[in-house]
Amino acid sequence: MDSDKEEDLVHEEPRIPPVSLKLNLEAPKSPVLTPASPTPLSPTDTFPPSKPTCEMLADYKVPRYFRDDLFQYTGSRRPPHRWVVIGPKRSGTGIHVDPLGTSAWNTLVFGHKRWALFPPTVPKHMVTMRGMPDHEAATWFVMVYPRLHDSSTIDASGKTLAERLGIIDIIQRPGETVFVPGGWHHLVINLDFTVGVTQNFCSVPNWETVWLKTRNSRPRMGKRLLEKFVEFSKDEKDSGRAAVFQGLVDIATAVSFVPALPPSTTESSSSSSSSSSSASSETDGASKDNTQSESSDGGGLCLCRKCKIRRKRRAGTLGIPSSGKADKK
Ligand SMILES: O=C(O)CCC(=O)C(=O)O
Ligand SMILES: [Fe+2]
Repeated sequence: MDSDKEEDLVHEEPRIPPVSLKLNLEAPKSPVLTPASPTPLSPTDTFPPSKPTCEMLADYKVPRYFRDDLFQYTGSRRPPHRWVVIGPKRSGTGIHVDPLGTSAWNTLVFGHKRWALFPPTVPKHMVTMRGMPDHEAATWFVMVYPRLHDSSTIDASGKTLAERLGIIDIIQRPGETVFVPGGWHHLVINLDFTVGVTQNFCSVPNWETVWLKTRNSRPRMGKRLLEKFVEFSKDEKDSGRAAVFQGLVDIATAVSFVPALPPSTTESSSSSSSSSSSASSETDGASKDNTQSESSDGGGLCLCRKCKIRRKRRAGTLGIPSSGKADKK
Protein backbone atom coordinates (compact mmCIF):
# COMPACT_ATOMS: atom_id res chain seq x y z
CA MET A 1 0.00 0.00 0.00
CA ASP A 2 2.96 2.25 0.45
CA SER A 3 6.34 2.08 -1.16
CA ASP A 4 8.10 4.19 1.39
CA LYS A 5 10.94 2.27 2.98
CA GLU A 6 11.42 4.62 5.91
CA GLU A 7 11.82 2.69 9.15
CA ASP A 8 9.86 3.77 12.19
CA LEU A 9 11.12 3.69 15.69
CA VAL A 10 8.99 0.90 16.99
CA HIS A 11 8.07 -0.82 13.75
CA GLU A 12 8.78 -4.47 13.24
CA GLU A 13 7.25 -6.76 10.64
CA PRO A 14 4.36 -8.64 12.22
CA ARG A 15 4.97 -12.30 12.86
CA ILE A 16 1.45 -13.61 12.47
CA PRO A 17 -0.25 -11.87 9.69
CA PRO A 18 -3.81 -12.90 8.91
CA VAL A 19 -5.98 -10.64 6.82
CA SER A 20 -9.68 -11.36 7.02
CA LEU A 21 -12.24 -10.68 4.39
CA LYS A 22 -15.70 -9.40 5.27
CA LEU A 23 -18.61 -9.51 2.88
CA ASN A 24 -22.06 -8.05 3.22
CA LEU A 25 -24.38 -10.36 1.51
CA GLU A 26 -27.89 -9.04 1.65
CA ALA A 27 -29.84 -5.87 2.21
CA PRO A 28 -33.18 -6.28 3.98
CA LYS A 29 -35.48 -3.31 4.39
CA SER A 30 -35.25 -1.04 7.37
CA PRO A 31 -38.43 0.15 9.07
CA VAL A 32 -37.38 3.77 8.81
CA LEU A 33 -36.44 3.86 5.15
CA THR A 34 -38.78 4.05 2.22
CA PRO A 35 -38.66 1.36 -0.47
CA ALA A 36 -36.99 3.94 -2.69
CA SER A 37 -34.16 4.15 -0.23
CA PRO A 38 -33.60 0.68 1.02
CA THR A 39 -31.31 0.08 3.62
CA PRO A 40 -28.76 -1.23 5.95
CA LEU A 41 -27.61 -4.75 5.90
CA SER A 42 -28.01 -7.83 7.87
CA PRO A 43 -25.00 -9.17 9.71
CA THR A 44 -21.71 -9.19 7.98
CA ASP A 45 -20.11 -12.45 7.10
CA THR A 46 -16.48 -13.23 7.32
CA PHE A 47 -15.11 -15.20 4.46
CA PRO A 48 -13.71 -17.76 4.66
CA PRO A 49 -15.27 -18.18 8.10
CA SER A 50 -12.73 -17.15 10.70
CA LYS A 51 -9.82 -18.15 8.49
CA PRO A 52 -7.09 -15.78 7.43
CA THR A 53 -6.61 -15.15 3.75
CA CYS A 54 -2.85 -15.02 3.86
CA GLU A 55 -2.28 -14.67 0.10
CA MET A 56 -3.52 -11.13 0.41
CA LEU A 57 -0.51 -10.27 2.49
CA ALA A 58 1.64 -10.06 -0.60
CA ASP A 59 -0.24 -6.88 -1.52
CA TYR A 60 -0.59 -5.58 2.01
CA LYS A 61 1.51 -2.77 3.36
CA VAL A 62 0.61 -0.52 6.25
CA PRO A 63 0.70 3.18 5.31
CA ARG A 64 3.83 4.74 6.78
CA TYR A 65 1.91 7.01 9.16
CA PHE A 66 0.45 4.04 11.01
CA ARG A 67 3.41 1.73 11.36
CA ASP A 68 4.12 2.42 15.00
CA ASP A 69 1.86 -0.36 16.11
CA LEU A 70 2.60 -1.51 19.64
CA PHE A 71 0.14 -4.40 19.43
CA GLN A 72 2.50 -6.16 17.02
CA TYR A 73 4.34 -7.29 20.16
CA THR A 74 1.40 -9.24 21.49
CA GLY A 75 2.56 -12.17 19.34
CA SER A 76 0.16 -15.07 19.04
CA ARG A 77 -2.28 -13.40 21.45
CA ARG A 78 -3.06 -10.64 19.00
CA PRO A 79 -6.72 -10.86 18.04
CA PRO A 80 -7.79 -10.34 14.41
CA HIS A 81 -7.04 -6.73 13.64
CA ARG A 82 -7.18 -6.11 9.88
CA TRP A 83 -9.86 -6.63 7.28
CA VAL A 84 -10.82 -6.26 3.70
CA VAL A 85 -14.30 -4.82 3.99
CA ILE A 86 -16.78 -5.20 1.16
CA GLY A 87 -20.33 -3.87 1.25
CA PRO A 88 -23.09 -2.67 -1.03
CA LYS A 89 -24.83 0.70 -1.08
CA ARG A 90 -26.42 1.69 2.26
CA SER A 91 -24.61 -0.93 4.26
CA GLY A 92 -22.36 0.43 6.93
CA THR A 93 -21.34 0.40 10.55
CA GLY A 94 -23.48 1.83 13.35
CA ILE A 95 -22.13 4.26 15.90
CA HIS A 96 -19.37 2.81 18.06
CA VAL A 97 -15.96 3.35 19.58
CA ASP A 98 -13.21 1.00 18.47
CA PRO A 99 -12.17 -1.59 21.04
CA LEU A 100 -9.54 -1.25 23.74
CA GLY A 101 -8.98 2.42 22.93
CA THR A 102 -7.23 1.49 19.69
CA SER A 103 -7.13 3.78 16.70
CA ALA A 104 -7.82 2.65 13.16
CA TRP A 105 -6.99 3.58 9.61
CA ASN A 106 -9.38 2.79 6.81
CA THR A 107 -8.36 3.02 3.15
CA LEU A 108 -10.98 2.92 0.43
CA VAL A 109 -10.12 1.03 -2.72
CA PHE A 110 -13.45 1.32 -4.50
CA GLY A 111 -16.66 3.33 -4.04
CA HIS A 112 -17.56 6.06 -1.55
CA LYS A 113 -18.17 6.07 2.18
CA ARG A 114 -19.75 8.71 4.34
CA TRP A 115 -18.45 9.08 7.89
CA ALA A 116 -19.47 11.03 10.98
CA LEU A 117 -17.03 11.24 13.90
CA PHE A 118 -17.41 12.77 17.36
CA PRO A 119 -14.67 13.51 19.90
CA PRO A 120 -14.37 11.29 22.99
CA THR A 121 -15.60 14.13 25.20
CA VAL A 122 -19.07 13.85 23.66
CA PRO A 123 -21.37 11.75 25.86
CA LYS A 124 -22.86 8.78 24.10
CA HIS A 125 -26.44 9.83 24.76
CA MET A 126 -25.89 13.03 22.75
CA VAL A 127 -25.16 11.12 19.56
CA THR A 128 -27.61 8.26 19.84
CA MET A 129 -31.36 8.18 20.15
CA ARG A 130 -33.72 6.11 22.25
CA GLY A 131 -36.25 4.10 20.35
CA MET A 132 -34.25 3.65 17.19
CA PRO A 133 -35.52 0.49 15.51
CA ASP A 134 -31.98 -0.74 14.88
CA HIS A 135 -28.36 0.26 15.22
CA GLU A 136 -27.70 0.71 11.53
CA ALA A 137 -25.74 3.65 10.15
CA ALA A 138 -28.48 4.28 7.57
CA THR A 139 -31.07 4.61 10.31
CA TRP A 140 -28.81 7.00 12.22
CA PHE A 141 -28.38 9.22 9.19
CA VAL A 142 -32.16 9.33 8.72
CA MET A 143 -33.20 9.77 12.36
CA VAL A 144 -30.35 11.33 14.34
CA TYR A 145 -28.24 13.34 11.89
CA PRO A 146 -31.04 15.78 10.92
CA ARG A 147 -31.83 16.44 14.58
CA LEU A 148 -28.24 17.37 15.34
CA HIS A 149 -28.27 19.83 12.44
CA ASP A 150 -31.75 21.23 13.02
CA SER A 151 -31.93 25.04 13.02
CA SER A 152 -33.81 24.89 16.32
CA THR A 153 -30.57 23.73 17.96
CA ILE A 154 -28.68 26.90 16.95
CA ASP A 155 -27.58 28.75 20.07
CA ALA A 156 -26.29 32.26 20.74
CA SER A 157 -22.97 31.38 19.14
CA GLY A 158 -24.80 30.67 15.89
CA LYS A 159 -23.83 27.00 15.91
CA THR A 160 -25.98 23.93 15.53
CA LEU A 161 -25.77 21.14 18.08
CA ALA A 162 -23.74 19.09 15.61
CA GLU A 163 -21.20 21.89 15.30
CA ARG A 164 -21.00 22.38 19.03
CA LEU A 165 -20.38 18.69 19.54
CA GLY A 166 -17.50 18.90 17.08
CA ILE A 167 -18.86 16.55 14.42
CA ILE A 168 -16.46 15.65 11.65
CA ASP A 169 -18.29 14.90 8.42
CA ILE A 170 -16.30 13.05 5.79
CA ILE A 171 -16.98 11.80 2.30
CA GLN A 172 -14.26 9.26 1.57
CA ARG A 173 -13.30 8.60 -2.06
CA PRO A 174 -11.27 5.79 -3.59
CA GLY A 175 -7.61 5.97 -2.61
CA GLU A 176 -8.32 8.07 0.48
CA THR A 177 -7.53 6.98 4.01
CA VAL A 178 -9.50 7.99 7.10
CA PHE A 179 -7.75 7.97 10.46
CA VAL A 180 -10.05 7.20 13.39
CA PRO A 181 -8.38 8.32 16.63
CA GLY A 182 -8.83 6.07 19.65
CA GLY A 183 -11.91 6.84 21.73
CA TRP A 184 -13.82 8.71 18.98
CA HIS A 185 -17.43 7.71 18.30
CA HIS A 186 -17.89 7.07 14.61
CA LEU A 187 -20.18 5.54 12.05
CA VAL A 188 -19.98 4.80 8.35
CA ILE A 189 -22.44 4.36 5.53
CA ASN A 190 -21.47 3.01 2.13
CA LEU A 191 -22.82 5.41 -0.49
CA ASP A 192 -22.34 2.82 -3.20
CA PHE A 193 -20.64 -0.55 -3.52
CA THR A 194 -17.37 -0.28 -1.60
CA VAL A 195 -14.19 -2.20 -1.08
CA GLY A 196 -11.90 -1.04 1.68
CA VAL A 197 -9.07 -2.10 3.95
CA THR A 198 -8.92 -1.31 7.64
CA GLN A 199 -6.65 -2.04 10.56
CA ASN A 200 -6.76 -1.28 14.27
CA PHE A 201 -3.58 -0.39 16.08
CA CYS A 202 -2.13 1.05 19.26
CA SER A 203 0.42 3.83 18.84
CA VAL A 204 2.68 5.48 21.40
CA PRO A 205 0.34 8.48 21.97
CA ASN A 206 -2.68 6.33 22.86
CA TRP A 207 -0.77 3.76 24.88
CA GLU A 208 -2.00 5.04 28.24
CA THR A 209 -5.69 4.65 27.34
CA VAL A 210 -5.13 1.35 25.60
CA TRP A 211 -3.16 0.02 28.57
CA LEU A 212 -5.86 1.04 31.06
CA LYS A 213 -8.36 -1.02 29.10
CA THR A 214 -6.12 -3.92 28.11
CA ARG A 215 -4.81 -4.62 31.60
CA ASN A 216 -8.38 -5.44 32.72
CA SER A 217 -10.01 -6.82 29.64
CA ARG A 218 -7.11 -8.81 28.24
CA PRO A 219 -4.85 -9.30 31.28
CA ARG A 220 -2.69 -12.02 29.78
CA MET A 221 -2.12 -10.17 26.57
CA GLY A 222 -1.41 -7.01 28.58
CA LYS A 223 1.08 -8.81 30.79
CA ARG A 224 2.93 -10.21 27.82
CA LEU A 225 3.04 -6.81 26.16
CA LEU A 226 4.46 -5.15 29.22
CA GLU A 227 7.09 -7.86 29.62
CA LYS A 228 8.17 -7.22 26.04
CA PHE A 229 8.39 -3.49 26.65
CA VAL A 230 10.56 -4.06 29.74
CA GLU A 231 12.81 -6.28 27.61
CA PHE A 232 13.06 -3.65 24.85
CA SER A 233 13.75 -0.92 27.37
CA LYS A 234 17.00 -2.72 28.20
CA ASP A 235 18.18 -2.76 24.59
CA GLU A 236 21.72 -1.47 24.82
CA LYS A 237 22.23 -1.37 21.08
CA ASP A 238 19.59 1.27 20.48
CA SER A 239 19.25 3.71 23.33
CA GLY A 240 16.61 5.79 21.52
CA ARG A 241 14.33 2.83 21.08
CA ALA A 242 15.04 1.67 24.64
CA ALA A 243 14.00 5.10 25.94
CA VAL A 244 10.68 4.95 24.06
CA PHE A 245 9.85 1.60 25.63
CA GLN A 246 11.01 2.73 29.05
CA GLY A 247 8.54 5.61 28.67
CA LEU A 248 5.74 3.13 27.95
CA VAL A 249 6.64 1.02 30.97
CA ASP A 250 6.72 4.18 33.12
CA ILE A 251 3.22 5.10 31.95
CA ALA A 252 1.88 1.65 32.81
CA THR A 253 3.52 1.86 36.25
CA ALA A 254 2.25 5.38 36.87
CA VAL A 255 -1.37 4.40 36.26
CA SER A 256 -1.24 1.22 38.31
CA PHE A 257 -3.34 2.88 41.03
CA VAL A 258 -5.95 4.17 38.60
CA PRO A 259 -9.10 2.14 39.14
CA ALA A 260 -10.54 0.09 36.29
CA LEU A 261 -12.16 2.28 33.65
CA PRO A 262 -15.94 2.06 33.55
CA PRO A 263 -17.20 0.10 30.57
CA SER A 264 -18.11 2.07 27.49
CA THR A 265 -21.41 0.99 26.05
CA THR A 266 -20.59 2.09 22.52
CA GLU A 267 -17.31 0.30 22.55
CA SER A 268 -17.08 -1.94 19.69
CA SER A 269 -18.23 -5.23 20.83
CA SER A 270 -21.59 -3.86 19.85
CA SER A 271 -20.53 -2.73 16.47
CA SER A 272 -17.77 -2.17 14.17
CA SER A 273 -16.80 -2.67 10.74
CA SER A 274 -18.11 -3.19 7.56
CA SER A 275 -21.62 -3.49 7.24
CA SER A 276 -23.69 -3.98 10.03
CA SER A 277 -23.44 -2.34 13.19
CA SER A 278 -25.33 -4.72 15.27
CA ALA A 279 -23.71 -7.56 13.47
CA SER A 280 -21.37 -8.30 16.24
CA SER A 281 -21.03 -11.92 17.04
CA GLU A 282 -18.96 -13.12 19.89
CA THR A 283 -18.66 -16.44 18.24
CA ASP A 284 -16.96 -14.93 15.27
CA GLY A 285 -13.42 -14.39 16.37
CA ALA A 286 -12.56 -12.72 13.10
CA SER A 287 -15.14 -9.99 13.31
CA LYS A 288 -13.86 -6.48 13.70
CA ASP A 289 -16.34 -6.13 16.47
CA ASN A 290 -14.13 -8.41 18.39
CA THR A 291 -10.96 -6.85 17.16
CA GLN A 292 -9.49 -6.75 20.56
CA SER A 293 -12.52 -8.56 21.78
CA GLU A 294 -13.60 -6.77 24.86
CA SER A 295 -16.10 -4.18 25.78
CA SER A 296 -16.22 -3.85 29.46
CA ASP A 297 -14.24 -4.39 32.54
CA GLY A 298 -14.33 -7.98 33.57
CA GLY A 299 -13.46 -7.27 37.17
CA GLY A 300 -10.11 -8.95 36.67
CA LEU A 301 -11.52 -11.68 34.46
CA CYS A 302 -10.02 -12.01 31.04
CA LEU A 303 -12.70 -11.14 28.52
CA CYS A 304 -11.12 -12.70 25.47
CA ARG A 305 -13.29 -15.15 23.63
CA LYS A 306 -11.23 -18.20 24.54
CA CYS A 307 -11.30 -17.42 28.24
CA LYS A 308 -15.04 -16.76 28.18
CA ILE A 309 -15.67 -20.10 26.53
CA ARG A 310 -13.31 -21.83 28.94
CA ARG A 311 -15.15 -20.28 31.92
CA LYS A 312 -18.51 -21.27 30.50
CA ARG A 313 -17.36 -24.85 29.97
CA ARG A 314 -15.91 -25.02 33.44
CA ALA A 315 -19.10 -23.63 34.97
CA GLY A 316 -21.14 -26.09 32.92
CA THR A 317 -19.06 -29.06 33.98
CA LEU A 318 -19.29 -28.15 37.62
CA GLY A 319 -22.99 -27.46 37.34
CA ILE A 320 -22.53 -23.86 38.42
CA PRO A 321 -24.27 -21.24 36.35
CA SER A 322 -21.71 -18.85 34.94
CA SER A 323 -22.23 -15.52 36.58
CA GLY A 324 -21.39 -11.95 35.94
CA LYS A 325 -21.69 -9.49 33.10
CA ALA A 326 -18.35 -10.49 31.74
CA ASP A 327 -19.61 -13.87 30.77
CA LYS A 328 -22.75 -12.72 29.05
CA LYS A 329 -22.92 -12.73 25.30
O1 LIG B 1 -15.87 0.66 6.89
C1 LIG B 1 -16.65 0.36 7.79
O2 LIG B 1 -17.81 0.03 7.61
C2 LIG B 1 -16.16 0.36 9.23
C3 LIG B 1 -15.27 1.49 9.56
C4 LIG B 1 -14.87 1.52 10.98
O3 LIG B 1 -15.67 1.57 11.88
C5 LIG B 1 -13.46 1.51 11.31
O4 LIG B 1 -12.62 1.42 10.41
O5 LIG B 1 -13.14 1.56 12.51
FE1 LIG C 1 -14.69 1.55 13.89
